[in-house]
Amino acid sequence: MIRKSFLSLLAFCFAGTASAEWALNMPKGITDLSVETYNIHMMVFWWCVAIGIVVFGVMIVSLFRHRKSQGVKPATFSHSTSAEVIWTIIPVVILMLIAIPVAETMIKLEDSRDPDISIVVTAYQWKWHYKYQDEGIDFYSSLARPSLEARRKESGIDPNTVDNYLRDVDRPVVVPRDAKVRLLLTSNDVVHSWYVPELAIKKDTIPGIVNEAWFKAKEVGTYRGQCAELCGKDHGYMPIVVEVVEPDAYRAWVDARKESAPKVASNQ
Ligand SMILES: [Cu+2]
Repeated sequence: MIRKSFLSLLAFCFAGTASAEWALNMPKGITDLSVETYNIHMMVFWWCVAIGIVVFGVMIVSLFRHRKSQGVKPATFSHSTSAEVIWTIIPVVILMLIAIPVAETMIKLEDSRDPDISIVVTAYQWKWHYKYQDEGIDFYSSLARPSLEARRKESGIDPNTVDNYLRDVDRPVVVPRDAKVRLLLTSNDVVHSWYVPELAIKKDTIPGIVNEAWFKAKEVGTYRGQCAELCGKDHGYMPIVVEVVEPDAYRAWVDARKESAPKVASNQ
């Protein structure tokens, strides 16, 4: 019985590999830079594991081997220049090995020049506003109605029955595959944060400041995110949905949105 429950606990712990909802690690994502970011994250993780094993290994062996009951006499020195040189040089070398690839990737992350599409993202308590700068399209993106209804107190709706509960919106951001999309992020009220793990973007939106981010999605699909900066009582109810579509489908979406937009908006 105990063995069975232990096995099911183990199965639960490793369920992360089977179900994205329970994944413990960051996703690899769907852009070149998200994969690079993931690889750097894993490289630093393995450095940490190696350092942990070496440091704790030396400590445990020393404690065990040189314990008092073995009759070991403590050394009496208080300084060792060679030890200090070694424990300075090794961390410096490790930090350099980490810093070089990180700096290369960070420079690429900051280079939002020559975008194919620019979208101004404005955060509100508690929804997002998207404005496609060259297309004259703009819209609010709010929590989808099924989630909205289920989240109400005593709604009587079981959230488990709602698809993508709290992770779905009425109007997603639509972008074409393989296009460089620049985001200009700001806020209308308090600090929020636009966070989509699959794009490896988590950028604060701050009133009075415009932050930049960019991505080039390689795979068609629906990618979900959330506001990642505690912004008030409905912070958990302002999800983000990015739909990456084929370029033709994107053009069709743009045309359809322009037709359905009110005249005032299309004159902008
Ligand atoms: Cu927010």
